[in-house]
Amino acid sequence: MKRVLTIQDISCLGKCSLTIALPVISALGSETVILPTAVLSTHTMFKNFTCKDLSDQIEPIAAHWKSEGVAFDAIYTGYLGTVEQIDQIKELFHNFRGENTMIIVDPVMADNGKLYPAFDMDYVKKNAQLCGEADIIVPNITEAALMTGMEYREEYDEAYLKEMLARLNELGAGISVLTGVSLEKGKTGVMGYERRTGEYYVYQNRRIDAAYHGTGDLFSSTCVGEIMRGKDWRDAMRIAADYTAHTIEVTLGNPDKPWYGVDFEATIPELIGME
Ligand code: PXL
Repeated sequence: MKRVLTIQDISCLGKCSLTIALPVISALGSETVILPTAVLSTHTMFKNFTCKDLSDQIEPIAAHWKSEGVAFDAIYTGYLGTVEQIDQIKELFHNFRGENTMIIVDPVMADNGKLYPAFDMDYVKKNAQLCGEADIIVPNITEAALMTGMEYREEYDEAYLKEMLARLNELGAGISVLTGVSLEKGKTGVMGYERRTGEYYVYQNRRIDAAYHGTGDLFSSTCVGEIMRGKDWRDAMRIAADYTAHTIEVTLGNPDKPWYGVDFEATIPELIGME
């Protein structure tokens, strides 16, 4: 069985980061090892959340694993905490990167043209460095604009996305994928670029007019789980886009009208059979 390490915060209530990665990657058939970077009472879209930074746990936990001879088939990072923590995680990559370890970095820090409350430009620069260590990166357009120094645009064309992918590629990752990309009216999806082949990949799905928290984490976790079960990165992105769109639609149909996260629990059984 493949073993995936995922490093991100645990928001106790809120359905994002580890509370999505753990069930989704497990359901897709990989052992999922977690390294929580912080414990929050809820994600940061709630008011007055508590947050306990766990930076001082990263090194001792990693050292213990090393002494046990643990190895990982993939390391997947999401929402982290501080600039110092990113340095610790870079070190962890170096200590645990084997010949076949795939590193997937989702530089979670911004959306809709804005940085999340906890972050600043130093954090953006550090995330750009972390992306340089990865095999695959999956930023949204806001995160990519911040990391590449490009202007954030709500309206754009393919040339803008190609320029953005070229600049992301310069950060150093093997495959750069932009998420939340809309190339046609009423559609949304991904556009990726693979350094080795010089090829682009575009996938567009129906766009659903609803914004829920944690959908980026659902997308990335699904990609990781699908790649671990043998899918090519393009198929993994396509399935993840389809699964995320379907889960948003199912959530919209919930009469309880959940606002803080999506009903992925209802759709996980379908994910397992998706091709
Ligand atoms: O879904 C991304 C995410 C993860 N973790 C925390 C967050 C967010 C987005 O705001 O606040 C704590």
